[in-house]
Amino acid sequence: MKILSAKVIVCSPGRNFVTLKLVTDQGVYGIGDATLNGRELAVVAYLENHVIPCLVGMDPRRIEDIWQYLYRGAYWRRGPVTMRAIAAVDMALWDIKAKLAGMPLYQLLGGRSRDGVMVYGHANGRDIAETVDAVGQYIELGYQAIRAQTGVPGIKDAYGVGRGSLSYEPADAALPTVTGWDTAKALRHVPQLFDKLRATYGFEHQLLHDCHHRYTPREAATLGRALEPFQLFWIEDCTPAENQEAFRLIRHHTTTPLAVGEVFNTIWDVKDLIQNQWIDFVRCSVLGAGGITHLRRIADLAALYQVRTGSHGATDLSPVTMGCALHFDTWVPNFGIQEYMRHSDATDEVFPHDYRFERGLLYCGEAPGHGVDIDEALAAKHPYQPACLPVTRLEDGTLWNW
Ligand code: GCO
Ligand code: MG
Repeated sequence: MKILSAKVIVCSPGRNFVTLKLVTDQGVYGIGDATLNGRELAVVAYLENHVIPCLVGMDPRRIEDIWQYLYRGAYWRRGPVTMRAIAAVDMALWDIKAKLAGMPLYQLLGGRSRDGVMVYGHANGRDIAETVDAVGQYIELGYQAIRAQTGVPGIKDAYGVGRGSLSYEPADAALPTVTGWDTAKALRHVPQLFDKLRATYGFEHQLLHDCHHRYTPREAATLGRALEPFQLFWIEDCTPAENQEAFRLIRHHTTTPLAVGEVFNTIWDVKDLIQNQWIDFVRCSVLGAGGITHLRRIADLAALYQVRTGSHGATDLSPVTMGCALHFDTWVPNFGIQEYMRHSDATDEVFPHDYRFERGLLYCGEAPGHGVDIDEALAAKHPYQPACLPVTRLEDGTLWNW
């Protein structure tokens, strides 16, 4: 059996997506997601120029060998472009293998560990009152877990604040929008949000908060402590984690659970965080971390240290990633939670899928493969739109972490 052809499909049904389609000589095909928000075309070039020419003629059943070939064979290791290209190939190959086996992907991974997958949605508002309302909307929709973000007085476009709908798209302009940040103001404001949320809705629901790499370790520890009475499910990316050791200080000063991983690509980027039990949740995704083959290694390492998964699942990860993630989550023993920012109707139409939401849980389908396809004719009607992620500056103009 051979890979006959491969193509990269770029489309923008409301936002940009890069999709890989691998076709075999037996007619079975597989689909993978290769989207890198704000840097999409770099992955397109990597796939078209450096990956696809090698893939054609290979045996698609050799998933592990192809993964090693693309990772070790590049000589240059890690990085978001390489690892997303590998992820796209890996997702498509697992899709093909599961279709050949006539099984839904989770069966190949080891079978079902749970009935459904708890997901969290994104509630946001320009101020605390708006966020409290938005959380109420999610509760009405049946969500059991909700991430809450709010505007902060005196900060221009604080992270996570949408523009009036349930979801938001941060990649909003052809050149980066400049947003603001002020740690002292946020440290005073964020605990007030969670105080209000618990006073309004009680403690039944899981609440989460994304710090988006904004605080220093000491500031993150201060925030974690201030949030302890409100019993969050986690605070996410509370400080940049290139230096994994930074989490030692935070961990020793707060019992608020910590989550890290969406910007990282390999097991090496989270190894110290996991092995020192400095985090509670590892948030690497199928797309970000080299596909199912590599994410499984990360999850297995995490399981040894009682660290659970919490896959990144923003709208810039296409329904193809969501489909793979749900099969993965249905199997993985140390599952924590899955992020689920709903895609737009336009996106859902381009990517027909069989997963479904019910009472706060997502359920993967039973169709052979990962259960997500691409309608190429429809995709062609939504051409690529250049869109960058914002940058952040402090009040004095200093560039900060967006
Ligand atoms: C999240 C993320 C996203 C990212 C986005 C960048 O937790 O969902 O932080 O909102 O900002 O994926 O492309
Ligand atoms: Mg995040």
